[in-house]
Amino acid sequence: MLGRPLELKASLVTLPFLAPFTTSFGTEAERNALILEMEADGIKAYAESVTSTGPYYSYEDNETALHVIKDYLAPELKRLPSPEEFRQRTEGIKGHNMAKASVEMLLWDYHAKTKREPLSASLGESKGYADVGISLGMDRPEVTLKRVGDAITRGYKRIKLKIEKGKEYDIVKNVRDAYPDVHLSADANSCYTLRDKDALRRLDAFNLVYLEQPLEHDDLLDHSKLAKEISTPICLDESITSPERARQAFELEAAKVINIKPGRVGGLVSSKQIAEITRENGGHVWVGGMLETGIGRAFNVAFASLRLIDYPGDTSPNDKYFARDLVRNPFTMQDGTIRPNSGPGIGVEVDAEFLGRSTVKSWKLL
Ligand code: OSB
Ligand code: MG
Repeated sequence: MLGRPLELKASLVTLPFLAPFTTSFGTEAERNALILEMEADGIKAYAESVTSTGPYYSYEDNETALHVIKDYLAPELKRLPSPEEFRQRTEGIKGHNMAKASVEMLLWDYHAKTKREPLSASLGESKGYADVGISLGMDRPEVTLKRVGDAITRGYKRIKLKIEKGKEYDIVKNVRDAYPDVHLSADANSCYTLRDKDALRRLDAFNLVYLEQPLEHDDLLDHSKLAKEISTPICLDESITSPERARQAFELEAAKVINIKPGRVGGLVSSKQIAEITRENGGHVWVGGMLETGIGRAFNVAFASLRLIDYPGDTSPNDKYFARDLVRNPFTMQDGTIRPNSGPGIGVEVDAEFLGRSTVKSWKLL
């Protein structure tokens, strides 16, 4: 076959966090990111898998993603399909949404670059900016209060507190007492069951904008039961893995709000469909994050700038997480908003030298 020369490389990159990030499923001290780099027709496209070292947020991790990308997804790249075609052609591969999303996003970046347009323009109607909230891992009460104070000063539009079983009341009360009016939410990362409904009901006193993923990572039914027991609106993160799951969530009245992470739902085609379904059902939608480097973050910010997205998301600028990022033009926030990059595709200038120095291992996949 003649074919166009196409190269695909995966790199496992380690970037230390400025401070460890603690959720109900564990503490992470560094980001272990799987970065994809494709070169075709003189165009360099990048993407990042949102997997990390272990299967604790969902069942995927960097090893499963690398395997699925190498053995099943990379071959589909050769014809440089559109993201929509890629999605159709890989429908038969069950699950592995994070692996699929990373390759799908390479194609979004590549095709936007061939058209010399910013990704936000390829995706749909952009507001030109994204509203930004912050996600705070668990820490000592006084550390959290200081972080919340700093976040308010910096203009963040919503503050999300990670909670865990047995500590939820004290974590939220600490912040709510000090800041009675701030837009506050709590994220449980699926650590409760329906048996904990009394503890969750006590959070109703704190006027949270929503409670994120209290129950099992793949549950809809019990969330729909919990929704009838508490007044705080439920936001689903882990449970929403596809447009079909979003439709079912609204049919069951399991959630009023959806956190879309393009990585979790198989990419941006699926993300847009989920945002449309959510808004058609009168729900609210925002764009989450997975502690991505500047490469993964650029996709989230472009998507979060769409008119369809009506709540502030977890797209904080990366100086929150890293002393130094993989990109030379990191996002900055102004008055709680971030503008998507205006250069072609994701518009990031990858710091190749620092990427090389931060790479632990790399694989030539095509
Ligand atoms: O549940 O939203 C989550 C980070 C890792 C895993 C899961 C989650 C998170 C975050 C961080 O909340 C959001 C960010 O990237 O800033
Ligand atoms: Mg979450």
